[in-house]
Amino acid sequence: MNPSAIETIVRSVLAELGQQGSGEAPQPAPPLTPAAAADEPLPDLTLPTARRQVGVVGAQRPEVLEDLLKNTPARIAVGRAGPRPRTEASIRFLADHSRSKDTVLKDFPDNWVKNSGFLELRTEIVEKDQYLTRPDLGRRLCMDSIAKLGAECVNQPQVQLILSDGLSTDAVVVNFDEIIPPLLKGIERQGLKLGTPLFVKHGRVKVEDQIGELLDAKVVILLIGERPGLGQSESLSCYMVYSPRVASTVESDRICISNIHAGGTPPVEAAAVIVEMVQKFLREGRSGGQAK
Ligand code: B12
Repeated sequence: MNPSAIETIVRSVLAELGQQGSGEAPQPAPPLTPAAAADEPLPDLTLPTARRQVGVVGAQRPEVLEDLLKNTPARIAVGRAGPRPRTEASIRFLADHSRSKDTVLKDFPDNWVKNSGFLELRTEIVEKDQYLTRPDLGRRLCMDSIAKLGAECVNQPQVQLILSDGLSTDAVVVNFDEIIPPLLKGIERQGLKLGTPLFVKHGRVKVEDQIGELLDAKVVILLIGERPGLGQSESLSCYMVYSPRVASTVESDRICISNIHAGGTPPVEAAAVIVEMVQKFLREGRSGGQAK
């Protein structure tokens, strides 16, 4: 192709991008983060500081974009190179994605569960890959744990608290100290009979129905790690149900309080709401769509 044809194409592309076609080679956009010297570690693009950088080159009012970025963790104002995201934005996307995948696959730090003071139970899952491919097995306790439940746990509690890793171990570890003490305190203040606090490894939401039925519990509270997103991987959900039964397929009897983490529903606030819901379920003798 001759040089004038190439220049015509460059000019038309630049015009399409709203830039001046000066004939000179387009200037590369500045990097989002300062170039690291060879001996400096590369910046961690999963940190909030990286997320808050404006990637739009030549924005008319960059302060508006900065303001927007302060108010949302959403992936906005990343800029573009032609029709594509810029390299840093693409790499940040990949980094966030990897972190989410790591969170799903991660196990608890050594002795974490033991030190939590919760009684550890297991589902029929034996390892993580199986957990991801067989949700049905994560909804049932293994035989050993069923026996443990019968032998070691408070029977007929008014409130049964269960914690489970689910899809994010980090969600459980990071939020534990903020949510568990106020939750236990709140239940105690109401003078309610609390069951043995349980931890279910490799659990799915519906495992709370089996535990609730076996213990003949009134209200069951399950705090479980949510599926991580690209911006948030430390979020807990609370699934609560009144007098659950394994045979029930009515999911609407359950309620869900999601997005529990420091940047969402603060764990302490969530604890207060959960205690309120417990009282409501007990008062009305039902939960979810059935409750008024
Ligand atoms: C994945 C997901 C789904 C999947 C679940 C399938 C699966 N096996 O994973 C599908 C697409 C089916 C789904 C459907 C719905 N979902 Co949904 N879902 C999610 C999501 C993204 C992650 C949930 C998770 O990580 N669970 C933990 C794992 C370990 O649980 P699990 O046992 O594998 O899966 C169970 C739960 O995910 C549960 N579940 C999923 N959504 C909901 C919603 C409610 C109200 C209940 C009670 C249970 C429930 O059902 C699964 C099977 O038992 C959350 C967002 C979030 N940030 O939490 C929204 C979220 C929980 N879902 C929501 C809603 C509204 C629904 C629907 C009611 C949408 C609709 N109008 O149909 C339905 C109801 C489904 C039901 N079970 O009754 C809302 C709940 C809002 C609230 N506070 O009540 C959330 C928080 C999304 C949001 N921000 O709006 N969901």
